Amino acid sequence: MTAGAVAAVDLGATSGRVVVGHVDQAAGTLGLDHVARFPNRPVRLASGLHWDLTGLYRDLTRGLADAFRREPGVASIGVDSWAVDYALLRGDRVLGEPFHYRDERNQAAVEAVHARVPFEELYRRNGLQFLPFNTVYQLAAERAAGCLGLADSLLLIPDLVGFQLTGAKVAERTNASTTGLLDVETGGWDHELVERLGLEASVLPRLVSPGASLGGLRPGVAAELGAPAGVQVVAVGSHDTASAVVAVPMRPESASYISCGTWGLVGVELERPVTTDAAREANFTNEGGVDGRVRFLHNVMGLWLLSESVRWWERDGSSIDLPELLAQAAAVTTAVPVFDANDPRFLAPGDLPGRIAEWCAERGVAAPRSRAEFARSIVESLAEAFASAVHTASALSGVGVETIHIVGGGALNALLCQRTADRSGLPVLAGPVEATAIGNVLVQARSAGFAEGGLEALRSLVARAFSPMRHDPAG
Ligand code: LRH
Repeated sequence: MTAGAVAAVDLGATSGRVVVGHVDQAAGTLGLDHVARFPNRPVRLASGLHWDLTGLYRDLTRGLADAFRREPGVASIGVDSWAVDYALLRGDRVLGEPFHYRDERNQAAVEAVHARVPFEELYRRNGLQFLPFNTVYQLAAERAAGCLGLADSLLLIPDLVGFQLTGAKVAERTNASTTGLLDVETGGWDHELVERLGLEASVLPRLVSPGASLGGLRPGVAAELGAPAGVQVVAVGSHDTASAVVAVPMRPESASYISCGTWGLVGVELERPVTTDAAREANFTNEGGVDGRVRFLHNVMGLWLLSESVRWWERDGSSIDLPELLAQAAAVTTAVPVFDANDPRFLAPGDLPGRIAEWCAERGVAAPRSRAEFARSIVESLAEAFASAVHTASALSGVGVETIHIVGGGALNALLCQRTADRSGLPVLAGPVEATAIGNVLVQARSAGFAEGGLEALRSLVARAFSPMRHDPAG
């Protein structure tokens, strides 16, 4: 087994990054070189809230050019991003900037979809928890707006980047599983469902699994990036959460994971989906994992609650130091309210502290009085939602959870990790922070022949390279 390098593009809801990963499985080493980081700033247009995907593409290609300058031996590129969002294309032309999943256009569409296919049946077919922004609802909104008929293909965000790099149009399976249009049992497009919803099956590209090559770079792109001949674009677990779960150094038979960034994705890894009535009622999802595994999890609102509150407080031009705010939150000794972090009112951008206060007022509970108390209340509410989702995942799946792994940016939030341990009564192992980029790197490395074996072999590389921070439950 030779050692080698690959480039991972990881697009998150607030920022994107390009990372070069160096993998030497024989030596048991895995190193990350952070090449570029750029903000992801959504833009509100007359039509609604959109992603600035053109800007993101410019920034990520600049990052890739830096990657090739620093490490000319990079063998391949893999792209992951947040789920569910897509672009419509006609030929090579993208029909407008993709909608942001937090845009408010979906409510009427949810009703239209459920009128054609009741949610109980939808869940049996696709195994997905109800989230108003699942692609299936967004497409119904698109259809109602008369835009779907213009398109001859639909590409999810990482697949769109892959298309710009290579010219190949595919749908990577882990991310396609978040559309609501995949059959949870067979893993293929559910053509009957697509037809019943009045959508065009012909816009859905060929499905590919993580590890498949999309091909080489378009000649113009290779020149722009300064990439040597032979560089491939490889499908990874292109749903960021799928890549993150690859890099959780866990034993799936006794562990739960929380991939904690903008969202907190809380669940277990299974071999088979669970689509029971109880799973549906608990709003648990069965998303596709790498190597055919199932990510049985629940979406909790995540660090969005904190970042959007901070953004609200900073709207007067002031600047808040997050570590300082969290230190003040840790020092709060008065009781703070624990609110329902999953309440849909917290989904849209805007005045989150105001909505938290409103939630409290509706229940006659005293609202937080200072920013530090708000931050503490958010942390406590997230920790409670995390703990509860871990126990529900365990009960629904039969996995006897003994350890919780927190990966992603949330692993740096010691207060959140500790309070999750306290509230769940289980030890929390925090890290790696860059799990998504690591999972992206590992799947590419295996495809390039720099690593071999199943997820367990890849995870043992992670375990050797990154030591977790342990948080034991109090008392
Ligand atoms: C996290 C994530 C999550 C999805 C949401 C849209 O970044 O991909 O898994 O539910 O974004």
